[in-house]
Amino acid sequence: MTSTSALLVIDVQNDFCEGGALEVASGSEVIAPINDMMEASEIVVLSQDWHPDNHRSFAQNHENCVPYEVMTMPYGPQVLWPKHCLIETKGAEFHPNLKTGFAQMVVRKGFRTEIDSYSAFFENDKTTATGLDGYLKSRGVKRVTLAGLALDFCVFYSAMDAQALGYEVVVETEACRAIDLDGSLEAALIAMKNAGIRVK
Ligand code: VGL
Ligand code: ZN
Repeated sequence: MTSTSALLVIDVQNDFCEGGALEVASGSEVIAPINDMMEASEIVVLSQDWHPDNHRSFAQNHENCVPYEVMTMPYGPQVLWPKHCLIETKGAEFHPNLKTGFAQMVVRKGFRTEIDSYSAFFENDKTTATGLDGYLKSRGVKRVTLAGLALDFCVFYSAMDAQALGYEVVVETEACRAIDLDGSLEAALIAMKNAGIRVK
């Protein structure tokens, strides 16, 4: 018998697609393959980046800071982003072409003002859990496939946490697009392969 697997669709939201506040180049190209993958998956989970306006990861909330610079936070280095995925805004909504009806669970992350959350499992302090691990374990999931945005940030951190939590992990790169800040894409691909993640 094959083990139970889940598809984790990471942050396919308006702000990460073309014209969004933190646009990922060609971001919406992930939607068609993800819709097909969702239709064929037993368990589908969507993650949704979900920030209050005063979130500490936003460059505008720090004096004399610009987007994409790195700041040291109590939990470590943090890239400062343009404001994105604000709670209850259009930018935070899933892209209208994403077939969200396939999802059985939606996990929101990044809603605590002081901590950013790239991973769908743990916030950037690496200890505050989102609850996704408990959900997957209680459904008997052994294997996770990841797709979505952005490959070198939220998909990457989610995949690394999934691997560390003991899941068998596959990343479908054709159904991902990257931000690629200072070589972050190459670094992410190398780190995932070194960790034993299957990067397809
Ligand atoms: C993401 C930066 C900030 C992502 C979310 O979904 O990859 N990146 N917030
Ligand atoms: Zn974010």
